Amino acid sequence: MVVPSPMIRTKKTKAVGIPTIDVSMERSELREQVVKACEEYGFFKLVNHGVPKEVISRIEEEGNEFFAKPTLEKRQAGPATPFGYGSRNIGPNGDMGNLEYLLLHTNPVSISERSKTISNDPTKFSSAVIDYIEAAKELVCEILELVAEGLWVPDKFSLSKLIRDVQGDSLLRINHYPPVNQKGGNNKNWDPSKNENSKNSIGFGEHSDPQILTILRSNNVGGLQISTHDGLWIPVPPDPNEFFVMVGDALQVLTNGRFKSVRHRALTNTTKTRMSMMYFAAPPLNWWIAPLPKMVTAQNPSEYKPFTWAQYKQAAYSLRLGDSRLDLFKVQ
Ligand code: GA4
Repeated sequence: MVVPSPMIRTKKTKAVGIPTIDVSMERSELREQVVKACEEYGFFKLVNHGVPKEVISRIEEEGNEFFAKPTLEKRQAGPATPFGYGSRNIGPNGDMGNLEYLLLHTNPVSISERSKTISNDPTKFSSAVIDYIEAAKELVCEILELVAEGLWVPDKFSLSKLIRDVQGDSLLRINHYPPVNQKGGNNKNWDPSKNENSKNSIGFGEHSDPQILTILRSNNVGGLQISTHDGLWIPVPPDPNEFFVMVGDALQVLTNGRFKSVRHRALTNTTKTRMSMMYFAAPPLNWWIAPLPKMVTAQNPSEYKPFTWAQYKQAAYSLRLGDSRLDLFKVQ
């Protein structure tokens, strides 16, 4: 059953509720609700997910510990090109945000190696991160199996196998948004001279995620907004105990446009620090992404030219954060 969250009235006075899906419900109902939420919003909240509280609190603690370090120490884990600590710069093409972050590849060897520059107790850091990634990966695979079943795809593992592969290119990102005063002044660790424009309230600009699926959770500070298909921005009330699921560009292609990747952004808070973590589920670099055969019919021909995940990433990194990179792969 979809439990509607409190109704939010947007500017155009349209009432919209973010779908909330309870994983413990009966499977046939569950897969229908997952497909419906992916079609209507490309976004939903997942409750009763079964991830142990301790798996969440350990990574939360590691994040808090890292971002509390002096800037010079944090910089030893950077720059985030492609992985490590980053501050303000997002991607290689001049996008900026009011945040700092850790961007990590989910390969356990790479996490162990990188944790040496991130934490004074690298073993503790990497075990917290690896356990969290395992839990997020299981959730993604479960959701993708429900999606495949809900879309009547003959092989229910055809989507989850893209993520289970050991060569997978999934990423983990921990974003840290210090409070930003709209006038430009802010907390003592932040450089006020760089905050004198009206874009202060944007923590992370509008975009869709290039991957298949994203699992997000945050502390109890709001800021995330999603865009509905008709372009209305809806604030997502934070819930530190639950997860949020986002459809990425690659799943839009795999479903031949039946699901649309959700555009989202994060606004800063004037008094509180927000910390969010995202697991971006992606296949190995050399794997092909194309609409599933079941999603292509004579009436509904393929909307996208096939591409490898590496080709898609290359396109994403050559464009700006907010660009619609899928347009490059549209048929005709
Ligand atoms: C958006 C989703 C993930 O955070 C990310 C981002 C990546 C980056 O920060 O390096 C990108 C952005 C994201 C999409 C377009 C490119 C790449 C910044 C950018 C301008 C890690 C990802 O995979 O794509």
